[in-house]
Amino acid sequence: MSKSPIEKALTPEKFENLKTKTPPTNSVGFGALKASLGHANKYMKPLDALKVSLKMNQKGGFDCPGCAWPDPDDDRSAIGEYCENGLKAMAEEMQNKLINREFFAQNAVDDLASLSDFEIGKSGRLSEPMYLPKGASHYQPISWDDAFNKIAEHLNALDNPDEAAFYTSGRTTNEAAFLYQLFVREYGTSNLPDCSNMCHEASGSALSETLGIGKGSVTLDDLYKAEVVMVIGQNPATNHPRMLSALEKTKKNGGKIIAVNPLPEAGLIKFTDPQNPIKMLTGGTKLSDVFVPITINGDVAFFKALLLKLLEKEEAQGGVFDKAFINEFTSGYNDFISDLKTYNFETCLEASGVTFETFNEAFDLILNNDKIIICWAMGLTQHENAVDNIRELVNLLLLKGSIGIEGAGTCPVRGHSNVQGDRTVGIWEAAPQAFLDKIEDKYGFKPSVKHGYSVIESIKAMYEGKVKVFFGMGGNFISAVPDTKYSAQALANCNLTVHVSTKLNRSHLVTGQEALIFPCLGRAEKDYQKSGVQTQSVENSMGVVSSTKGILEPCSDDLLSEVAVVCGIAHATLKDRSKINWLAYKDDYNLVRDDIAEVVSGFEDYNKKLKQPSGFYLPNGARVRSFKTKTGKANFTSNKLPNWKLKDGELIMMTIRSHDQFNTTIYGLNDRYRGVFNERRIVFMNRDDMKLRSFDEHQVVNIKSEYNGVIREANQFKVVGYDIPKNCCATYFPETNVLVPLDSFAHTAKTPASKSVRVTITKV
Ligand SMILES: Nc1nc2c(c(=O)[nH]1)N[C@H]1C(S)=C(S)[C@@H](COP(=O)(O)OP(=O)(O)OC[C@H]3O[C@@H](n4cnc5c(=O)[nH]c(N)nc54)[C@H](O)[C@@H]3O)O[C@H]1N2
Ligand SMILES: Nc1nc2c(c(=O)[nH]1)N[C@H]1C(S)=C(S)[C@@H](COP(=O)(O)OP(=O)(O)OC[C@H]3O[C@@H](n4cnc5c(=O)[nH]c(N)nc54)[C@H](O)[C@@H]3O)O[C@H]1N2
Ligand code: SF4
Ligand SMILES: [Mo]
Repeated sequence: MSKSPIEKALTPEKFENLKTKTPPTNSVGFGALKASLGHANKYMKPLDALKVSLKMNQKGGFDCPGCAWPDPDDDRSAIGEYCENGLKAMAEEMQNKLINREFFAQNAVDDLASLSDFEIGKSGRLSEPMYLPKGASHYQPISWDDAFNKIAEHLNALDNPDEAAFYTSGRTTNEAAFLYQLFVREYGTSNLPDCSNMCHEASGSALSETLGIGKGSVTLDDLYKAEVVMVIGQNPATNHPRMLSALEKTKKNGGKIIAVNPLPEAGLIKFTDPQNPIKMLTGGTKLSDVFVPITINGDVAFFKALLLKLLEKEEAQGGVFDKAFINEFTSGYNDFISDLKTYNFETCLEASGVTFETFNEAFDLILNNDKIIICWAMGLTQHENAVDNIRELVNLLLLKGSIGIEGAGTCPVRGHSNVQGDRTVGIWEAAPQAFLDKIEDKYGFKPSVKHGYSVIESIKAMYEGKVKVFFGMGGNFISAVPDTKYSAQALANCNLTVHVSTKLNRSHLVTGQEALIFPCLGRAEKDYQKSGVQTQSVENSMGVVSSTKGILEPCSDDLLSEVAVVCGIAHATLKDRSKINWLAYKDDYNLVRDDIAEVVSGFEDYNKKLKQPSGFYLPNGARVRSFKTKTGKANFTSNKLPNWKLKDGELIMMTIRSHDQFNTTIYGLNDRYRGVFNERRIVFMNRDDMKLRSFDEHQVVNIKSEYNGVIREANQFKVVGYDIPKNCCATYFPETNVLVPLDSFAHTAKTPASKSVRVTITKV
């Protein structure tokens, strides 16, 4: 009997061979270099590994397909401007094994679904378009033209364009993303869910409301010049490794670092720059001056405690708040202060789980400095009150006047290499009217002004039969989204699911009645078109747009670029209905950039500016104290303490990344910096919580979450005793996404609350 969509969506419940060691405090150094080069040489052609390591993140080279951390504007290391995980991302993308029609003929979809995510990823690069007909057990080859026509048929058969949803992951370049959203809008819908909905959406919501721009305000140079950098809810050693080189510079210039995290993450404590041979021998820099082991979701409480103490000092001695800044540039100060006064310091401190002593160390640094930068990632954005987390940190910066001056400001650290750029050029289910008006002016059609579906809304709509065609531009939707079982059924309810991908993943296996796989070029590959090898562009986490151009030969002749895929689909679907000459764009991407220059503000003279070796900065109001909010000022906000309570025996669980994965792509089975080897089905627990339940080390357990009366289960995990606050636990994403309720998401932003899942854990 064939497998159900749910069976195919779940990661197999099999154990590898767990080994644990005491976690190191130091990150990078020899271990990292060895790991990355080993990985690259194992999976890539040897010469390719060398070529990419010399060109990655260099001016005129190609942009690392890993995270969105910026490259230095000026000096770049000649040895290579990349990190261990950047090279792993590259090796994964350019692996020398190919998947073709023989592979799919030999392996039924059901059989592939029995593999672990690690095994699926290691099958190789996709090399030709494939089609899964209704009722078939195996994918079969299809020509590009037939595949385009197949999508066109499905899209044109829908009663309403809103019956299709078009997802984007964050690797898509500006050129491809702009054309993609343009096609979706001309087709007639705003259903553009993206990975950002699950990632920094809460940051975007909170920052737009308070500071008038949904992006961070600082540059790398600010980071070097800060007096205090708070790194909160973020694990840079794994997820943004080169950020540690920047923090090392901050320290060298006399800056202090506060790390706020339930886990004592390795790189936050100590770091050795692999590009610095002397440091590698002498043992690295101690990074954090204060480590604050906060309880999961204790952040609003922690910020409130800081705010209350600052207020107390201001009232006692004055000179703590930047009154001149507050008067001239902000709105809502009095309401904010009256609301703050309704809270009690001790209650807040207790709710944060932080001791008075540690709190005071952090507080002194905040009190005595003004050039403060706050950096954050998923530890703040994936909670029901995620927007409050970020609004509260903005309150702190506003009180101190720590915004729009050198060395101070907001730094949401973005995930995928171009997730920020995708949003800038229009991948947004709730795009501003001004942007839609520009599209109408330029192209002469009226885009739908109705807000489209975000990720969570798309899943519901598919489940309920309101969306019948799902299209994924990159990404691995089924493994990335919450509530795996419900979401699998949602996808299975579709008529057609389509994925543009570099590599095979679980989303190709949990399909609608019919499915298509479109294999595309990766970042490092040359994109040959009529006018020559194309250059594309991306925007990093600090708003710098720069060029990226592949250097390796494509791994197969049958790959198309994402731009060419969009043009092909748009042409086949819209035909004479279109006001746009779709096929012209793919011959010369300069034409796409000319259009972006007209439609998206900040991109004037795009083609010219892109030729500057380090790219160019987009305008950023918050950086210069020009706050484009509804009030015309930076807004203080009042935020409540979260009021959830754990039931007896419950723990709060965060789903996090190991050191050997990029989201749903599993590079390997180790989490070296946390001392875990050869296993991913683990749950990190406080040793007192283990004792209470009579759990041994490596105890085999099942995990249950209960939300609004619905129980979700994930079985077969091993317990690892860890330095994590009591009542908290941690597991890896995506193995436990099945436990994350679809209805538990950030207010306003709808980011799934995958860092605060209430669970019970029992022995098997
Ligand atoms: N190598 C690698 N790089 C990546 C990725 C990857 O998977 N692998 N993913 C990319 C993407 S898309 C993203 S979004 C980023 C993600 O980058 P991160 O946000 O660093 O990734 P997570 O593993 O989700 O880690 C969240 C951190 O927040 C902490 N945390 C969890 N809950 C709380 C909380 O309630 N309060 C506080 N203060 N801390 C908390 C966790 O202990 C952990 O250290 O990385 C990007 N870069
Ligand atoms: N429980 C839990 N769930 C989470 C998170 C969490 O912390 N906890 N984090 C969330 C976050 S922050 C994010 S960003 C999402 C990530 O969600 P996604 O972006 O959907 O997932 P990825 O794993 O990054 O996607 C990997 C796939 O992208 C394809 N790919 C890689 N490079 C390219 C390319 O250049 N072009 C194309 N077309 N395809 C490419 C490959 O086929 C690969 O299999 O997951 C979210 N889900
Ligand atoms: S820090 Fe991020 S962008 Fe830079 S090399 Fe590493 S993975 Fe790539
Ligand atoms: Mo992300």
